[in-house]
Amino acid sequence: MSKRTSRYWILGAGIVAILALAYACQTPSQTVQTAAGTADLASRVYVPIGEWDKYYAFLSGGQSGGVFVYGLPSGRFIRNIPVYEPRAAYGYANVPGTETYEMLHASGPTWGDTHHPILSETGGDYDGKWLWINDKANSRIARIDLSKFETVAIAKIPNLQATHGIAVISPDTSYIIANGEFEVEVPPGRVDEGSYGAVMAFLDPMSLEPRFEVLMPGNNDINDSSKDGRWAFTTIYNLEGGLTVEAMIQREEDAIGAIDIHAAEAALERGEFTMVNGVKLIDPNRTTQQVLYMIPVPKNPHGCDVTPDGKYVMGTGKLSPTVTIIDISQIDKVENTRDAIAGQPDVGLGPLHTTFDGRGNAYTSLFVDSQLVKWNIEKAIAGDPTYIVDRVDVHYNVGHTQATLAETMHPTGEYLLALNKLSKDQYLPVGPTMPEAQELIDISGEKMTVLASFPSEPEPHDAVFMLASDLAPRVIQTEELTPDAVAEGASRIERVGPNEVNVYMTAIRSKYGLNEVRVKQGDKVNLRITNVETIRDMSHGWALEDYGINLALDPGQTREVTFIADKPGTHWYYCTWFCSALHLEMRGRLLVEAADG
Ligand code: RUQ
Ligand code: CUA
Ligand code: CA
Repeated sequence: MSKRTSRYWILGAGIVAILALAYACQTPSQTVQTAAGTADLASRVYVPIGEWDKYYAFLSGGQSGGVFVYGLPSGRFIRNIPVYEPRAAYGYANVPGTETYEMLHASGPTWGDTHHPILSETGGDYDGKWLWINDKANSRIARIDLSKFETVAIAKIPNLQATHGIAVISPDTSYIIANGEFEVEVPPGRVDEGSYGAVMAFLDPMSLEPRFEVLMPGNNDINDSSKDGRWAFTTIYNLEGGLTVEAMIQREEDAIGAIDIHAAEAALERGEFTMVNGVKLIDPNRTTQQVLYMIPVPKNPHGCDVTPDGKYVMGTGKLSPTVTIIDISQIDKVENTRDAIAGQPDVGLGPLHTTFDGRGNAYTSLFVDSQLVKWNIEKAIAGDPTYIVDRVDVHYNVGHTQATLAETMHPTGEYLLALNKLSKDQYLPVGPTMPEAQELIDISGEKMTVLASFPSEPEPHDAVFMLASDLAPRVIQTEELTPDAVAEGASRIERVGPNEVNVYMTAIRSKYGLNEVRVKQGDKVNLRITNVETIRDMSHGWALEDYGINLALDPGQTREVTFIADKPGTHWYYCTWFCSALHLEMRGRLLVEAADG
């Protein structure tokens, strides 16, 4: 949610206040800041120079269109992974004729709105291979290769608008599911019946093509999967089918939709689908075996989270102060899906997301209360009034919250990140719009301890974490030379036509294989350049004055660009990564002879 929706929250808060009459507010735990206490907190997030953080944190970049990588517990910013917004610094040049340009432009515009990073799993745990991230604004999904932190595939998903929730189907990443949050006419023509629908897409994790889609009532918001590959879940907040805010909050209950993946696959085999825009679309009302189960959840639920043991899926209430705990094993057993609800504890105002420590506790973010609440799952189910364990204040209006490795079957229960929607007075003012605020909370003890905060660019929605010990060894140090690499000593210029030139060039400290490249005005120039360095972090760049080209080259990497030499005269090319004491001297000239001689 963006800040622009905050007026809806005032409305929502009013409804919550009414719904919450019976809700007994608990006193937040008091944080007394003393100098000694502050020093203790600081030491718990301090990582000495030269040492690594224990965790990688992948934060979605929101409307910045990429992924931010931070280290935890230090909160040190490590890098940006450009996804829908190109960044020349990482070789993601927005220049026609480059591979990255073709990948991005084939799918849509050069900006995006990323919300939910998800990680590939094998056996229910992260395998460190891939990260996927949605683009809500342009209905896309992208895959990032974690061996080099680079975007390698982007696809537009047919038949839906606003790809919002995405999730890996556990335990072995059999599908990536992607939700349509905004209702559209699916199949085409439903608009005339006055009713819009949404679909959940089941994508091939590698090609990102839909293997099938399921037509959903209402809309889809956030999703998750069971731990046995059988169920895909989504929260639905607009069962009303409303087209205005007022219309979307009419009912006291919306739902969690549970798709039985095995039943859907069987329906496909029986041919119970229609082709819509080249995708097999299952209408759950027309299958011989039940594919979709709807479990009632009050009111405009948002978060959809499965416990690490795979027993429960939780719908987090948003306009209801509750979390609805659904017993996954009962969904297809009970006559009335309401009977699959195991518990519905009150947790506080504006609950949005729930995460877990693997020790039987849940942590729910409270947007309206600006708090994180820790509660015991089995106590809440048993009706034990002492299920609330602790509360802490966060600054301010927390949206997502995620505990370390909480999406896997083996959470570490060590830290939790509160992704706050507003930072207000927390950092040096930088204009009317303030940085986003993340707060790191130690959850290893009975009580939570808010350790520190760190800002980011707009606007992380969600985060996932990996243990550095699991991922760092998988990250490559240099690129492997591809067969088309330009070898040391093989730099050359080849005229291949009256108006076309191939240029082959190497880069190594501190020179290019060619000091000058002479072409004629109007020539089409196909440049292939290889960084022939063989040690890590020895990157070079190739930026060309006046031509808007900047190629960044990892050690071992080859990139290509094609451009028309339409501007006569001298144009220097130079290295953009500071690579040696003679970095500034690492440059050469493109000499373009004027067409008129
Ligand atoms: S949303 S604040 Cu895009 Cu994940 Cu919940
Ligand atoms: Cu190469 Cu600077
Ligand atoms: Ca609703």
